[in-house]
Amino acid sequence: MRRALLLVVSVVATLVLPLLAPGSAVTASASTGRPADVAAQTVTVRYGPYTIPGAAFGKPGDLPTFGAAPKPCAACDIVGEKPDLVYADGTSANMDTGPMLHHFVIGNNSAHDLVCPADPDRLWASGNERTDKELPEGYGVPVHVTDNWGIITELMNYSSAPKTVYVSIDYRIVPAGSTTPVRSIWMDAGGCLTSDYAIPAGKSVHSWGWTSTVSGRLVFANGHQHDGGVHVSLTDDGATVCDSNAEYTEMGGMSTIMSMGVCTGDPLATVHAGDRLAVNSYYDSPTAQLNVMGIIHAYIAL
Ligand SMILES: [Cu+2]
Repeated sequence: MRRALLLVVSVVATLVLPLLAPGSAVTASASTGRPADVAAQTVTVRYGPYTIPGAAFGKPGDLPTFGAAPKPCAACDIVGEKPDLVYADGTSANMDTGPMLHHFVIGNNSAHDLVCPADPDRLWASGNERTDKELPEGYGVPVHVTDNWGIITELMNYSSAPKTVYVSIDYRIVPAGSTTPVRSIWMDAGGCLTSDYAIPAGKSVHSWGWTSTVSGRLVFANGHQHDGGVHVSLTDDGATVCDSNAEYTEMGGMSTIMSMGVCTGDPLATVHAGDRLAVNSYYDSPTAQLNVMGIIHAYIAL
């Protein structure tokens, strides 16, 4: 079962969820060394625990959840973000032992998405590719004291035994106001109502466009697709801004996406209000699939 990303995000936006998942923990640890004049501190936030049911009747276990999401700070600028799915002892949980991070999305319920204003501002997201995001030096995602974050997850499990895991995110943070702020540009082949769309067997391309309401410097972009995906691109008035390739590996006896390409630049592209941005999602799937995704998640300095 693959629920529409956006619908679930909207649920987070409209429900008041005082519950923090038990065990959610914020841990500050070692410094990394950027930007040059301000050392970034790594803060690890664990979301969970989540117990995913075991696979049964030939189908993987599936656990969709949503809830409130602790932030790595009350107020700071986030310059990098690295997600993982881990066991209680901190070791990585992946399909070779059962669990798959089908996706998570963290949104700020206190702000509206630029592209789809009915949604919360979608700040962080990943599938099992677990993309490590590092913004170009001097840029950051601002976190405000009043921001209220929520998380949706969908976790799967190919093992017959239930598995208890956490979504663990390393945030690299610097003091509030020390970077040029960026905002999310979420370009989704599914559009604004859902992230899922259907593909036939064989090669296919699915595009969706948005006329930009903002002008600014686009500095980072990464892709998200499901297995069968080949690449997903972002274009601005027809010119390619980022083309994110899906790289595969064998895990748990399956060929599965292990990474999606990342594009960074200062800037990658200069976007003007009125430009036609488009996301173009290319698949070559052995079978028809009802629910795939093609997303470019980018950040822009306005
Ligand atoms: Cu997905």
